[in-house]
Amino acid sequence: MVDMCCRMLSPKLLTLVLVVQPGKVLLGMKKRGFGEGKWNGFGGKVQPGESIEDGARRELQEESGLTVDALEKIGNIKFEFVGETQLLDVHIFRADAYNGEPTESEEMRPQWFETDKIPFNQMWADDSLWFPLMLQKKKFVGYFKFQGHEVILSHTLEEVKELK
Ligand code: 8OG
Repeated sequence: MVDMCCRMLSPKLLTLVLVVQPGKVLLGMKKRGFGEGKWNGFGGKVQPGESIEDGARRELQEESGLTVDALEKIGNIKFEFVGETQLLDVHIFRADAYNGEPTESEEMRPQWFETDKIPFNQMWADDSLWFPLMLQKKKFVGYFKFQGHEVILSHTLEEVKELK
């Protein structure tokens, strides 16, 4: 089904990094652009000539001031928005250790949230479905079809042993 839906849409590679500490997760309030007003992990577009993981490290550093030694690939979700030809191909990573102090950037205002107080009502609608997997270190792949930025029309989400 994913192949059927997505073959005709041009994919755009994006990254997303969740920094996790025992009992808490670092999110940033997106101050501008796509997803403005939502809490999210840190990430953005992969640049030409850059690996996906390097892109994830760069965006994390630019948006939160943090660097990481190890990033674990944890998920891959593809997003289709009705009426738009571009498919977002988001590669999700988890980091359990970091260097530096979370620092506000032009794009993001970082804040730690206890894992039982994640502000899902101010996040992308899909996040409440896959955050529990991410927090349990379970790997997953998914596809979400959105109408606008708030309504999920259909989705798939499954745990996998390995991510490609
Ligand atoms: O460069 P820009 O800030 O536009 O990149 C968009 C960021 O938003 C990127 O990190 C990927 C992330 N993102 C989506 N869709 C969703 C979503 O549904 N949930 C979450 N948590 N992040 C998303 O593009």
